[in-house]
Amino acid sequence: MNTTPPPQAQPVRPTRATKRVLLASPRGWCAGVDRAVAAVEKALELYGPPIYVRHEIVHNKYVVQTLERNGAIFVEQTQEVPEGSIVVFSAHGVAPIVHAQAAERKLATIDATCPLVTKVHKEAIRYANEDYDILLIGHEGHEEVIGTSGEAPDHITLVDGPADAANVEVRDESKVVWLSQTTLSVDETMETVDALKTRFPNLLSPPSDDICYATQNRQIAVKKLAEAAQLVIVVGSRNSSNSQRMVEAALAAGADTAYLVDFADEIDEAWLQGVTTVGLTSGASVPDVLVDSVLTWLAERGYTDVETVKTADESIAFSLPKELRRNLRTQPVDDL
Ligand code: 2E4
Ligand code: SF4
Repeated sequence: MNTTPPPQAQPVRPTRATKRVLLASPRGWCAGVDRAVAAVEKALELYGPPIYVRHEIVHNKYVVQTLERNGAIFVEQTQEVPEGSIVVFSAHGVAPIVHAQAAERKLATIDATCPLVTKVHKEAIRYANEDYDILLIGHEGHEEVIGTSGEAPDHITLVDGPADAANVEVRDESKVVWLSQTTLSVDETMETVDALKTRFPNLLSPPSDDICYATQNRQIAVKKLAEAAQLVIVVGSRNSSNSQRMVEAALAAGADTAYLVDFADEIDEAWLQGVTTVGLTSGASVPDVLVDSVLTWLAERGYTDVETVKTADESIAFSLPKELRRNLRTQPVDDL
């Protein structure tokens, strides 16, 4: 007698939870953000409120709201800062004119520009001094692009994506270099560079990557999640360029859906319909406490199996802005 059960009668092997979360690593908070937020916190601790911050220190609602509660006042223009106050410049960097305006108002400044943004500023200054036309790939109106362009406005032309390459005009096709915003899509930037190279075969590339390590690592990680997840949730704010790019990268890498949320309560239950694997990550300006609350929200809906997907190690750290190593109340700015 044949005792082998028919295939359909095979017992279903007990599996791990059918609903799972793939958690990206690295994700969230990068070295430049850590430094910038710590600079505002340190200034509040040393000098007490109010501490003015020009532009959102980083593009994250939760970070801004938390610092505001602790006595930071966010403004968009240097002219909004009362004379003689302390002002922190955001991680995205500022144009030289902003430093001049601050000096005119006798402000004590703390420059929290990420050192990797400063590196791009220095490249812009160097190529402008060598009389290159600089094609700055970036998003029009973004704070970082405004700051970098301000270093050499007469030499810099903004190129906002591959389609824009067709419109670029230069003075001398043999002396052109491209630079970029630090938080762009790596893939789209390469498309833009290719489009520019068809027009300017002698186009020079930056001496090292302008798109920073954190942006690149987070895009690689979210693409990995997207290979297995039907839904990808990126925690980050709408005005965060790097966070937005992660949503695009997830969709391009095959996720059925990908959404950007600031907080867990913005997740729509309908997004989970038929989803067994959720990919979860966060932008470079996002503290992990926000990811934790999304994990809790998902666990409450049966997504209790959390697996970390690691694609890189990160150990980079930056020291605090130099201005915080002296007393801004008693030592003038030029004393360093
Ligand atoms: C400065 C440079 O540039 P983005 O909009 O992504 O900034 P965000 O504040 O979200 O991230 C931190 C940061 C700051 C990134 N690059
Ligand atoms: Fe600096 Fe990169 Fe972080 Fe921007 S994303 S603050 S450039 S480390």
